[in-house]
Amino acid sequence: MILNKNFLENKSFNKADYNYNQADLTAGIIHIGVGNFHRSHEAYYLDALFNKRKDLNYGIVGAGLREYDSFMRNDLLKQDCLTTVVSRDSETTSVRVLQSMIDFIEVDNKLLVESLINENIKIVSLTITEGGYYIDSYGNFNIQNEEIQADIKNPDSPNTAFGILIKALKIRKEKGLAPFTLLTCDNIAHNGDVLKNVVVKLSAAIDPALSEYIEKNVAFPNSMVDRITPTATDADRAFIQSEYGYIDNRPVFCEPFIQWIIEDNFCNGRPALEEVGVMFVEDIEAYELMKIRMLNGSHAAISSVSALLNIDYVHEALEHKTVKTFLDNIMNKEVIPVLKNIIDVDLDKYYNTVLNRFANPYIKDTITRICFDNSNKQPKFIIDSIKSGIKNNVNVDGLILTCALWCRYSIGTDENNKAIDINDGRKDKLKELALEAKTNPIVFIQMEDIYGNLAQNEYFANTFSKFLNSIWENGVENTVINYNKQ
Ligand code: CS2
Repeated sequence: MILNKNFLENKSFNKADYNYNQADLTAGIIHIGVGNFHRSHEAYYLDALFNKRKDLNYGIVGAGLREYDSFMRNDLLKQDCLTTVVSRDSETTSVRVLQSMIDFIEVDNKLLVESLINENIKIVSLTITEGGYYIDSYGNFNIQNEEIQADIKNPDSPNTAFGILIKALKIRKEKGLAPFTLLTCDNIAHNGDVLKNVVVKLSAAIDPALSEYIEKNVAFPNSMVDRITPTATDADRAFIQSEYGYIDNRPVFCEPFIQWIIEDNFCNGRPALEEVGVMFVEDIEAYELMKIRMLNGSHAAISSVSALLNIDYVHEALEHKTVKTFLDNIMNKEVIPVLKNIIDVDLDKYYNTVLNRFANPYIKDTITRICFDNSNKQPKFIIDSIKSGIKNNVNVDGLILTCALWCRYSIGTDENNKAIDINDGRKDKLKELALEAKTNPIVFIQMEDIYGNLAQNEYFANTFSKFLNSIWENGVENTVINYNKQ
C-alpha cells in the first residue's frame, strides 16, 4: 500500500498524535524547490503548528521550475503530498507523517504565476540552493547572466524564479492585492538581503516603478535554517515498508536537531511559528554567520579531504584522526577567533554541538552529499572565512589547504586512481583547471567568480601553491598531517 490520506488506519500510528488533516487546511504558502530539506524543516514546523490547530490557512503548496521538481511532484501527488519524516540518533527514532503540504503546482511557469496571484498566498518561501541566486564572489548580482537577460527581454514570459515572482508581484499590484513575503531558506549569509537585491535589481531593469514598489512593500526576512537532512536511500524506503507496512517513495531521514531563526519582517501576515520553537529576532547576523561558517564551513572543510581519503560518511570522517584534527585546527584557530570579534555567542559550545551532530551514525550523511555543488558552496562556506581571517590578521592556512584539497579533488580520481563521482555544474572546467594547476597552481584560484581577487593576495596565492605542490609531492594525508603539526 502506498502512503495516502488514510494512513492513520495504519496500526503503527497513534491517532491521538494527529489533531488535523489536510482537509482542514487552505493554501497560504507556496514553496519553490521542494527537496528533502524543505520537508524536514519548514513543512515539519508547519505540521507541528497545524497540529495545535493554529493558522490552518497557511497550508503549503509545492512548486518548482526544473525537471527534478516534476519527478518530486509526480511522486508526492501519488501519495497525497504526504511525507514521512524519520529522525534518528543513538537514543531515538521518531516518525511523523506530515500533512502540511496540500498540493503541488504543475511544473509550468505560467501556472506558477497564476497560483502566485491568489490573494490567499501570503508567503512564498524558497530553497533553490546556494547557487540559485546569480551572485558572484563579491556578493554582487550577476545581471549579465544569460537567463537573467532573457527575463529582462521577455518579462511577460519569465523563466527564472525571480522573473516569475516579479511578474506575479506586478499583477498583484495591478489588482490591488497585497504582496507576499519572500522568505528564502537557503544557506547564504544575509539570505533575505541577497534575495531582495536580486529581485529589486532585476525588476529595476524591467520596470523601475515596479522595482520601487517592491523595494518599499515586499518583505524579505533574513533567516538561519538548520537540520542535517541526508538523501534517503533504498534501505530507508525499505525500512518504512517493513516497519510501518506502507510505501513512501519520498521519505525524509534526518537528525532530531532542528532550528529556524527568522528576522521578524513579514509584509502580509505570518503563522505563529514561535509556538513550535521557531525564533523570531530583530537581527539575524550573528546566528547566520555562526551557522554558515561553522556548521556548513565544517562540512565544506572535511568534504574534499574525506573524498580523497575514501571516507564514505561524515561520522566516519570525524573518527579519522587526521581529518578530525584538521577540522579542529581550522575551527579553533581560524574560524572561531574571527567570529569571536563579531558575535557574542558561546562558539566553543556551538562547535561541540556541531561535532556531536556530525558524529550521529544513524543518519548516514554521505561525503558525496556534502561535496555536491562545491563550486557554489566554497565561496559561502570557506572563502568568506578566508577573507575575514586575512582582514583580521588571523592565519588561515588550514582554510587555504581546503582550497588546495578541493583543487586536487576536482581531478576526479583519488590517489589510487579510483574515480570520484563529482556532482558539480562546473565539473569539466574545474577538472581542466585542476590539471593545469599541477604545474601552475595559480590558475585554479584565478577563477574570479569563486575566489574574487584573492589570487592577487600574496599570502593566499603562496600558501595555496605550497599546499597544492605538497599534495602532489607528498600525498593528501601527509600534507594534512604536516599542516596539523604547525
Ligand atoms: C551541508 C548542508 O550542503 C551542505 O554542504 O552543509 O546541507 C547542511 O547539512 C545543512 O545546512 C544543515 O542545516
